[in-house]
Amino acid sequence: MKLISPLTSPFGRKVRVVLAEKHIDYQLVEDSPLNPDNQIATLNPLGKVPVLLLDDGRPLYDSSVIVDYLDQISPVSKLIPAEHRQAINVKRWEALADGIADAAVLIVMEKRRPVEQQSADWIARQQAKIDRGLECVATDLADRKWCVGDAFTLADVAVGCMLGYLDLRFSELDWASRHPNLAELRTRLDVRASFGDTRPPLPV
Ligand SMILES: N[C@@H](CCC(=O)N[C@@H](CS)C(=O)NCC(=O)O)C(=O)O
Repeated sequence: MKLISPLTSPFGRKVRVVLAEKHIDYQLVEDSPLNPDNQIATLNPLGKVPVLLLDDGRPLYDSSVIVDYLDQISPVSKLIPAEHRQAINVKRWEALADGIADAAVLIVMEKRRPVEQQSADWIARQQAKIDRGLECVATDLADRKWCVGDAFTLADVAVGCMLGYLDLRFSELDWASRHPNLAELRTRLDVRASFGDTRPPLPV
């Protein structure tokens, strides 16, 4: 299978971490909807990445669907609990982390527009989602080791990729001082090969 994603996408990274945790072979095709000649919309009409192209030619999106699929096809390192309530709990964490990453990506995109077209109100609206979201993640994690129960799950993957994206694009945010428990979670995640091997390259 092929994964289409740039190295900097938090959603693409979430999929790459899951592929690594589950030891699934794949080919990474680095592409972005921002590349002028990209063909992503032929696979995903929404024109977004990541897209997972299955060996039979079927495209899968979005990242939440892809990681659910990957967890189902391999019994290695189950990341979504079998029990329904626990699974929904993990997916709620994923939605929260992805929502924060969504707001962060939207700010990055807005700031790439000509300055006179940027909306300060709209940026502030997205920033408020990030701030409230981080507050909620930190409160819900409290002093526990992992987001859900006492095991590493997709919730930790999603939160870790979201925090990694904030580090990449919003270094001035200094979320780690405001939320030391999230900084500790990041430290725990950073030592995993799946996170180390998928760290986004520093912006040039
Ligand atoms: N909910 C989607 C979000 C994907 C997404 O927003 N990807 C960004 C790159 S990080 C993108 O493709 N943006 C292009 C666009 O919105 O046109 C997912 O989880 O896969």
